Amino acid sequence: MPPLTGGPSPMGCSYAIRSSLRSNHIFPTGTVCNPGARHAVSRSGFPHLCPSPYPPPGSPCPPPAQECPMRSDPPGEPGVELADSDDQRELAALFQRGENPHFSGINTFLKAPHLQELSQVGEHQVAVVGVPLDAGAAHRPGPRFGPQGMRRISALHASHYCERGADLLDGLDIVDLGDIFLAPADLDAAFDRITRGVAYIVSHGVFPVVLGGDHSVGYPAARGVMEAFGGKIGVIHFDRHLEAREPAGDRRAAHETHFDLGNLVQIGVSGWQAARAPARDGSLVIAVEDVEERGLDSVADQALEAAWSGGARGVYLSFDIDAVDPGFAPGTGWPDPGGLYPREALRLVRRFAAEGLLGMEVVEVAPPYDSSDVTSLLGVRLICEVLAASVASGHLG
Ligand SMILES: [Mn+2]
Repeated sequence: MPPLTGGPSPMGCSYAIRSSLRSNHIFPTGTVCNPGARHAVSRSGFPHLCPSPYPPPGSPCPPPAQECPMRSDPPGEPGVELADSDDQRELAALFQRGENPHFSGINTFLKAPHLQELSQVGEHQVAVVGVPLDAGAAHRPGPRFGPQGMRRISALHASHYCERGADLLDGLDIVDLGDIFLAPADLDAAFDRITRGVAYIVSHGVFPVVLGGDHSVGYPAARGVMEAFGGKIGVIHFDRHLEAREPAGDRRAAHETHFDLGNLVQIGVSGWQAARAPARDGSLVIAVEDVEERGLDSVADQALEAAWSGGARGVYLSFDIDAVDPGFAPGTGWPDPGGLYPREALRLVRRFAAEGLLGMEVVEVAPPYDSSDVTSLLGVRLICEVLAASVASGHLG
């Protein structure tokens, strides 16, 4: 791909599209937000992000970019532009570094830096962590390969998102922590480690992106968020299946100190596996036909109201990829026709992210059943959509 040099914004403002830190292009000066600029606190206590210099559609042109200082320590691999001698530049240019070509390189999530020194996680803003667990799969196993699948196909993505006017690498400081270590066949130990791992990330004021794993990952991950956050939270949960029901379902989250079922929203439920009408347990269920009949904005408003109700100070997003129709997301453990369309799901998560999220997970991506990586790709796209909406809205949490 040729280097991008500039283009019109949705409002007609003139701005330069910056070459990616991950590319081997020369890093331009004076136009990059400082990802470490934590100059305000959102309503949930998470830091605001340095505002994106790209205007979202319909908004006024942004202030001059130089008000946002240049990132001083690029987190990407040292590239040609960082070499300080001709010899070093020549050597660096011999080996692939950064984003391009997309089919080349070592794939972390979005080719973000792999953070080896875990004690430094608090210096970053978003931490991606894999949870390759499928011992809790209700039907077909396979999501243990979800983190690998999503990381690999995430190499297709460039960091700039035209529609939202956001650049993930310039607007956010993302690192990939690798996977949580999970010993096979010990679900209780796995749950404990998942909770501790996610809690460690959140306790450092960092936004966790959890790559599942089957949906049993959701409970210990949300528990980790709750433990670290220490305040009441809501959970917005996309799924074709009811996950909080009796007797077969998992109600453990309902017993957490910082959560009650009134703050649980389940979107995309329908089909033949479970009876609808779980209203008696107190959670809000939004079926696919509700989305069809009432429209996306109406159900999004209702979901946000429920998730943020009762004094909740933050919301966690759990996305089971089987909420999307298997025509678009076949690589999952329990597909059920009639799910959401990808564009519906993307629009909904954008709304939720714009209000602020404490973290997110994408679960039940099972590459062994996938076709042309489309399910993994959709999982990646959902994450990017949330992060882009966070950059565009200027805050995480
Ligand atoms: Mn499901």
